[in-house]
Parts: sequence; structure tokens; C-alpha cells
Amino acid sequence: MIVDYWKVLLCFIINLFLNYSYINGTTEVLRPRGVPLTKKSFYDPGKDFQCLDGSATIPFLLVNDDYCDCDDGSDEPGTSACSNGLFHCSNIGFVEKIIPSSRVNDGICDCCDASDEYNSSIKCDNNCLELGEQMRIERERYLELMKQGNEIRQTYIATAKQKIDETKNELETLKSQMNEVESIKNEKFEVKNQAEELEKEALEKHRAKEEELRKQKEDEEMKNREIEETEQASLVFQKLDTDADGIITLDELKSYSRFDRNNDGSVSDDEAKFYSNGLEQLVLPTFIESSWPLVKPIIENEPQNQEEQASEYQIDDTNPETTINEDESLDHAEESDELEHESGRPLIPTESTVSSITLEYDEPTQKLVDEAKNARDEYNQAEGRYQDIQTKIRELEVVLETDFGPNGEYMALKNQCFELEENEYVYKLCPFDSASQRSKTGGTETNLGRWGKWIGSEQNHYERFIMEGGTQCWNGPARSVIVHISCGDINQLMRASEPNRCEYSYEFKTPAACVLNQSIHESTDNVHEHNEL
Ligand code: MAN
Repeated sequence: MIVDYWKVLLCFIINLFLNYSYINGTTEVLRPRGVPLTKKSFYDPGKDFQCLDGSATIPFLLVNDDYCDCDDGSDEPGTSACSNGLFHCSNIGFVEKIIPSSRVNDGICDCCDASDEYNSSIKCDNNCLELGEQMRIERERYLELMKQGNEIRQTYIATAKQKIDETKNELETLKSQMNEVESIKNEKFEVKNQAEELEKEALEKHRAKEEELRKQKEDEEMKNREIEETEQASLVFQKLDTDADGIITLDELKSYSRFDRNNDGSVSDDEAKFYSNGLEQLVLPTFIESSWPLVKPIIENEPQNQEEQASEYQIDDTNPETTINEDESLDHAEESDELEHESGRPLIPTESTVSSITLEYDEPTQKLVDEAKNARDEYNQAEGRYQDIQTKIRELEVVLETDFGPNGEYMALKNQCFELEENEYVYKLCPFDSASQRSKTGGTETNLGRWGKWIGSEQNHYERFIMEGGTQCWNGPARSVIVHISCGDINQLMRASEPNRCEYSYEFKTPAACVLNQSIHESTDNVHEHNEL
């Protein structure tokens, strides 16, 4: 019994030391070491302590006795006895903090009020007031920034409201114009169709006339050629008919050295027969029909130079009659084009030069063509106007459909682009439009994505947006950028990185994000600017 009495007394003394001896001589509310104020009511020295998870109930003296009794470690908030316990530092003057109780008295200062190292090998200073002061200064600076930014944000909101009203009005006006413009377009379409129908008929007639004329010219040309060809053939006939008896014999052909096909120095019977087309003798019509097509190429290939002419053309030096005049031969050669002989066989195949004929329109046709052109122009104009209005309507609708923030404040960033040089690239952001990247050394821009959507958290939907569907990454996803938004006094792209290949991250500051709201006041309240009592 006496032993039990001393045991309880010892426990009490230890407990008193562990529980309450840490108090800094300040006005902090008395409670066991490591317990946050919010949980003070669970630690009533007048009652047994019930583990916070309900796993056990122990005499209050066993709280913070450096022995772990509760499964959740809640009986040892101020010692390192439980591996899962939590130690609360009040950090008066700064921000309260909860650390794993295993860090209590581990020789490392975790709390600025030094409360975690109350029985430690090292001495920690209490610098909460200095830290609190620093934090307050920073917070004030931040609040000042917020205030300034918020003022700009208010102007953004006002401008956006005005812009949205204007957009709505413009949209209505355009929509009402739309019907009128569409009916004009339809009317012009009808007029154009009718005019084109008449134009088509007139042009068909006109083309038929042109075709007829072309045929006439072609026939004429053919006839002329045939005449020329016959004349040329007749001339050659006369030259070859050396005795001028109206008949070309094989001997006469043999006397023309150019008929020496195998170049053996003389024209054989066979060679002569080749050019007579197998006939023993030729009168003019037979010559024209059978022999001329074979002879003509020889005549046309007459050598140009005088000496050659002498040696090649002269059948007999002494007989000037047998010499074919070079000029004559060449003249005729030039003239010889396609000429179809009466028998239907072309003497020398050539092409007609009459490929097409272009006739000027007669007056009525010209009038119909002009009218159709005017109708087309007018229709195109009306159609263009209609398309312009459609495009404009769609643009305005997109503006009205876009989420420019809770009060439209982000509309101020539309039609603006921001750039930042980071590592080897220049990164660009055009909010609500596109994002891109280009090498600092030049070259083309790589599309990193087009406007996607806001993807912020539940608390702040507008803290992030995504630009998506950029250029496909080789063996990877289409490029995309997540843009993290924060408050700044000016619009500025602050950072750009590529945390995963082809997945980029931008940090963007803007006054549009400077919202002076409840959460700021709440977070300010977390600072223990005053003592708890
Ligand atoms: C380019 C750039 C890089 C990207 C690679 C992927 O070099 O767009 O940012 O990582 O392509 O191949």
C-alpha cells in the first residue's frame, strides 16, 4: 500500500514536470505539453483520460508520462514515447505548428518557441516574435500588392462589363442584319443564275461560230498546202525528168546522186526503184502520188553549202539541167507542210496551224457576257458580306461563351501576348488564344497549345488554365501548357519549364488574380499576433 502511494506520488511529480513545466512564464492557457488549444477540453486533469481514438481510458496522471498507452498516441502529445503521436507548438507570435512527437527532444529545433526541445541536449532560442514580425512585414507587402492589383482588377472588371455589353449589342445588330443580307444574297444568286443561263446560250452559239470559222480556215489551209505541195512536186518532177519528155525513167532517177542510199558512189536500180516506189517510169500524177513522199525528204535534206551542193546535187557536171537549185529546194522544203493528197494519203505529214480561232463577241453576246459578269460580281459581294457577318457573329459568340473569370477580369488579357526567355527558348503566352516556344537562335515557333479551359481547384477554379492540342511530340503527347496564375501588379510571364517531355508549365502574374477576399483575412488570423489570453 505504502509502495503504491509512493508510486502514484512519483508519477504525479513526473507528470507535473512533463505536463506543465514548459510554460514560458507567459499567459498561455494551461494544458498538457504538446496539446493544441482546440483539444484542451479532452485533457481534463480532474478526469481519467480517454484516448482520442477511444482505444483506452487511463488515469490522467499517465498523460505525458513518457509511456505510450493509446493506440493513436494521444496520451503522449508532449513526449516522443508514441511513434504516431503529434506535438503541437504554440509558437506564440508566429504560426502554430504540429510536428510528429518523435521529433520532441531529438536535438533539432523544430518549433520557433523551442518547446519541442524542452529536455534536450541542445538549447533552442525562441525566435517566434522575430519570425512573426518578418511574416507580418511580408504579409503587409503582399496585402499592399493585393490592394494595388485589386484596384487594377476592378478596372478590368469594369472594362469587361462594358465590352460584354457592347459585344451583346453588336451581336444583336448583326443578327438582325443577317436576314436582310441573306435575302439579298439569295436574290443576287437568282439573278446571277438567270444571267449565266443566257450567257451560256450566247457563248455556245459564239463558240459554234468560231468552230465553223476554224474549220473553214483549216480547209482553206489544206487546199493551199495541197496546191503548194503539187507545185513543189511538179518542179522536182521537171528537174528529175532531165529529157523533159513528161516521164521520169529509172535511168533518170539513177542520175541523181542523192538517191545513193548506201553511199557506194552510184545509184543502183534498186535504189532508183525505191524512189519510184517500184515503178519503171513515172508520169507527173504517179510521181506525186507514189514517189513524191519518198523523194521529198531527200530534197528537203539537201546540203546547204555550195561545195556540197556541187558534189551532191550535180548529176552531171556538164549538164546544168540536172542541177537542182538549192534555193528552190529549200524554199519548197520550208513551204512543205502537211498536205493530204487527193487520194487521202498525206504527201508529207504535217500539222494544221489553225488550232483555234478567237472571234470578238458580237454586240448582243457582249451585252449578255457583261450582264452575267455584273451579276456574278454583285452576287460575290453579297456572299462576301454574308460570310463576313457570319464570321463576326461567330467571333462575338465565342467571346460571350468564353469564361473570362468570375467577373470577367481576365478578359483584359485577351488579344495580348507575353514572352519570356528561359534556357534555350523564348516562351510565349497569348491567353485565350495560344502558347508557343521558339529557339533563342531563331527558327520557327513550335505550337505548345491553344486555349483550353480553366482547371483550378474547387476552392479557386481560376488559379490555373490549360493550353492544349499543340504540336504532337515525337513519340509522345500533343504539347500542352498548364498556366499557373497568381496576383501581380502587372501582367507578366514569370517562369516557364517543361516538367515532363512536351508538358510545359508557365507561371503568370496578373492583377486579374488579385482578389481581396475572406481567405486572406482567414490566413492572417492564423498568425498568433497576441498571446492566447
Ligand atoms: C523540342 C522542344 C522541346 C521538347 C522536344 C521533344 O526540342 O519542343 O521542348 O522537349 O522538342 O522532342
